Formats: sequence, C-alpha cells, structure tokens
Amino acid sequence: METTKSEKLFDEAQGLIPGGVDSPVRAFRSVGGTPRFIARGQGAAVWDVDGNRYLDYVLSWGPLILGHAHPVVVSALSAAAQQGTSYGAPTALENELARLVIDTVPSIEMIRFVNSGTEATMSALRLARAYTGRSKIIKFAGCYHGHADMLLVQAGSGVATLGLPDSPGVPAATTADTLTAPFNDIEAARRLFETYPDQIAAVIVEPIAANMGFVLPKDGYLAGLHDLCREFGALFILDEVMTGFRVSPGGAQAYWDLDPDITCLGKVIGGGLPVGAYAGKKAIMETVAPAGPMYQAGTLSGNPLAMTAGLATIRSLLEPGVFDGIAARTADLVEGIKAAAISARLPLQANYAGTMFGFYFLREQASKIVDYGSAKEFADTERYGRFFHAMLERGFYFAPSQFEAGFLSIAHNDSDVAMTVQAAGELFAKM
Ligand code: KE4
Repeated sequence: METTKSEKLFDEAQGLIPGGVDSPVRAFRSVGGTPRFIARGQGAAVWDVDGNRYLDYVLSWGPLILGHAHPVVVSALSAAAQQGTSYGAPTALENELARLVIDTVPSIEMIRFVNSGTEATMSALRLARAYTGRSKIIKFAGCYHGHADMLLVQAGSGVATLGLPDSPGVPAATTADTLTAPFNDIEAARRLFETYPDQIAAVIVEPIAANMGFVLPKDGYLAGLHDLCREFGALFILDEVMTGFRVSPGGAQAYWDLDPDITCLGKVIGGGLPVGAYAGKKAIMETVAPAGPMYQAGTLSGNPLAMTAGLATIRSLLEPGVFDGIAARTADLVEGIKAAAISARLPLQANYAGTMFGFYFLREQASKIVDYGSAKEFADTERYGRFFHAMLERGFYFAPSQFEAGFLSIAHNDSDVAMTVQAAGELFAKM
C-alpha cells in the first residue's frame, strides 16, 4: 500500500511536535491509525492532504457552527486583516461582541475576553476565589475544563481518551483544593459542602458532560447544584465553552432556565479563531483588574480578528430560523442513528441537545451511562474505534475518541444527514 501524504506528514510531525500534534486528542491514539492532515475545509466538509473528502462532525471541536470558510466570516476577516491584526489596545469590536453576548446569554451582565477555554475557566475560578475569599473548588469526574493545573483532576476529553491518571507535573499542592464528585450525583456534591463548610469558593460544571462522551444532566441536577451553592455561599460556574451557542442561542443555561453566577465561553464565540471568555454578574465581574484587584491579562485578548469572526458567526447564527434548522438536522441525525441501531439490535446510547450530540456503543449487559464511572465501565471503546474508521473510510469524520461529542453546522443539509444515517445503518448491521 503506497504511503499516504498524511502518513508522511505525521511521521515528520512526530519528530517536530510531541506526538505529532498540537493537541493530544487529534493523534487518533484511542482509535488507532494515522490522523488525517487536513488541507482545507468548505461548508460541512474537509479534505485531507491526499484529496479525500470527509463530511465533518467534529467542526474543530465545536466552533464552526457556520461550517468551514463561510463567506460571511471569510469576507469579514479579510476586511479586518487589512486594518491590522492586533493593537494591544481597546477596539470597538470588543464592545460589539460583548454587547451581543450579553444580550443573548441571560445571566451575563459583563464579560472578559481571553484566548482559550482554558484561560476562561482558570480565570473564572481565580475570580470565584477572589470574590468569596475561599480556596476550595468542586469539579466533577470526567468533566474537562481545559488544562489548567488545578483542573487536571479526574479530567475528561484527551485525559480520558488517553486513559491518563491525570497528569504528572501538577504538584499535589495545586490540586489539594480541588474536590471531585461524580456527575449527576447531587448528594455527593452536598456531602462535599457539608464536609468543607465555608471553604468552597465555587462549583464548576459542564451543563452537559460532553468530554466523557455525551451525558445529559438528570432532571433538576444543575438547579440542585446551584441551590447548594446558594445554601453554602459558593459561586455557581457553568462551563459553556462547548455548550454555549450550541445547545441553544443562549446556551444550556437558556435551554434549562439556569442563572449561573459566572459562565465560561469559547469555541463558537470566536468562529474558529482563538478565543475564550468568562462572564457573569456585574458585581462579581468588577472584581477583575483593573476595575478590581483580581489580576488577569492577555496580549491577544479580544484581538480584532477573533472578535470579527465571532461577531460574523453569532450574527449569522441569530438570524431567524438558522439555529432551529441546525437543531432539526441534529435531531434527524441522532434519531436516524438510534433507529438504525435498534434495527441492527446494536446496544447504543445516543443523545443530543440543540446542535450537538453524542453516542456510546455499549458493552453487553450495560446499564445507562450517567457519569464518568459508568462511561468507562459500559462504553465499548473498541467497537467505537471500528465504527470510527469504517465511517472515515466512507467519508464521514466523527470524533477520534468515544469520549467526545459531535456537532452539526448550518452547512450540513438533509442529504448529508440521510447519507450519514444510511452509512451508519449499513455498518451497524455488520458490527
Ligand atoms: P480550550 O483551552 O481547548 O480552548 O478549551 C478548554 C475547554 C474548556 N471547557 C470545555 C467544556 C471544553 O470542552 C474545552 C475543550 N474541549 C476540547 C474538546 N472536548 C478541546 C479539544 C482539544 O483538547 O483539542
């Protein structure tokens, strides 16, 4: 078999970049094989360096809700770049995107832009600690909030994908104040508050656990966490880096009528350029320097290109019927896949919310996956890996890990969805 260009590039990359990638989950370690080096994207598709086309359900892990190279985004970026790329000074663009996010996400009154989701969650937790004067935080096993030291405890996403026991290089002292509980277990969270009264600054949670696959919150769970925070004087932080503008235009918080103290955002608000944000009630946000004493900074924070791409993306997304159209096709995809699995008597757990989805191939006799422990116990990652490669060969690009979510865009049409369901159904029958 002739060596492909992806194989050659991957071989070269591994001598230049650790593991040949700039983010571990891209390396295909959990599904095996050679990652496809992408040459270009257009609409719902990407093409690898060997000219193979793939219908893309990764979409850069969520940001590309308008699909690849949307003309509105490309033309806005082209115009902006001709004015310069970064000034290290305030711009009107930051006001515009701030106002658009504040007007769209119900709980947000003020926002600070940063350059990644990691920076957003790291800064949100520093803010919670500064505002409350407390040190401990609660996160949930299998949830992933970026790679800041204090959050690399029982993390999901790439850490789960690679089966890492978290990470060396994180001193015990750094995680000593990070408490963990199982996702979806409100009593376990209550026990932590009762064990550490007056010491917990915040709870941080993904409203949908989409870094252990795709686990929906049990009815009342998220509101229950917020009630605990109110009862014990902690802040409730929703990490909507992935769910923001994806579960609904106002995020998961609008979808489930939640009112977090702080929200972390990323991905969609940058339209594919590096961005993150932490945001929330003005009384809390005005703790952040230079309005208040809590320090956080960034050379490229709020840079004009990311602001431009974010504005173009969100303005297009908020046009009448756009979001609902993507959500409808997401439902068609997952309901089609579920029906195909039932026809093939293949145990599958599949869910979706708005424009994002996920599914687990289940081991025989599996119970429902409701948290990280059950995901690790019941998900058939070997079967997922076979599905992933079989679909890739057919031109469908799903996440190269069982412990990730999938996404649709404005560019995914009914025919794309029908072909995806058809291909999955043919594979299920053989699995
Ligand atoms: P970044 O630092 O990667 O921009 O964002 C970190 C982050 C924070 N919070 C949530 C809920 C997230 O999902 C993420 C990052 N998501 C992963 C995909 N599951 C990024 C993919 C990668 O690590 O390459």
